[in-house]
Amino acid sequence: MSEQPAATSKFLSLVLRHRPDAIGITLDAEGWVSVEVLLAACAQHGRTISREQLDAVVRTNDKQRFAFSADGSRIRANQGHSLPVDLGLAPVEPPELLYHGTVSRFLESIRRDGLTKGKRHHVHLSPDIQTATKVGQRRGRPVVLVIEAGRMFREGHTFYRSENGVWLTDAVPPDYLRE
Ligand code: HQG
Repeated sequence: MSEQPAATSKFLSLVLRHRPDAIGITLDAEGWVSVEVLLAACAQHGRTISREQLDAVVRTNDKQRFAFSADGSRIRANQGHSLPVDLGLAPVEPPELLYHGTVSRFLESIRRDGLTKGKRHHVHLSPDIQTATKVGQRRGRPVVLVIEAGRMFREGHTFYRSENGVWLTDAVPPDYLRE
């Protein structure tokens, strides 16, 4: 049976962000791997994906999770890695407000410690309430927190924006959070 795009996206997220070793590949320092090497390794591990299917997933992915290199020979995940990967993102000034979707069971800890990055490289923030709501919904009834990103920036915090529009920062101290 051929791969469904959503299943392919999920599998690629696993190998390009967290577990390249699961199919015996390695990512370079910037997170890239050769498309040829990737597809051969996928096939060897029972996940045959054609170049056309891969192109379609990269092009139509709902969150633009993946990108090809300029010459199309390599691929990487745009964000969300747990492996040490340098995406080469340049610091940028954020909008005045950003949003974070979470669930109520984390609130006590978030009020105390602020937003922390956990296993990821950064805390992930959304540009709008709708996106943050979807992020929170992955875990239950969503709670959207408002982050005073402009004030954080003026007070020395660094922000990045991934290729697919996710805002990233190291940590959000409780003082910048509004519920
Ligand atoms: C919570 C998906 C307790 C935080 C999404 C979140 C996003 C705390 C969870 C992207 C905490 C971490 C990232 C603290 C934060 N105490 N809980 N101090 N600080 N948390 O998955 O932001 O589909 O690592 O609220 O759409 O949920 O992968 O981060 O609930 O864009 O492309 O700890 O992942 O995108 O969870 O999601 P995650 P996230 P992809």
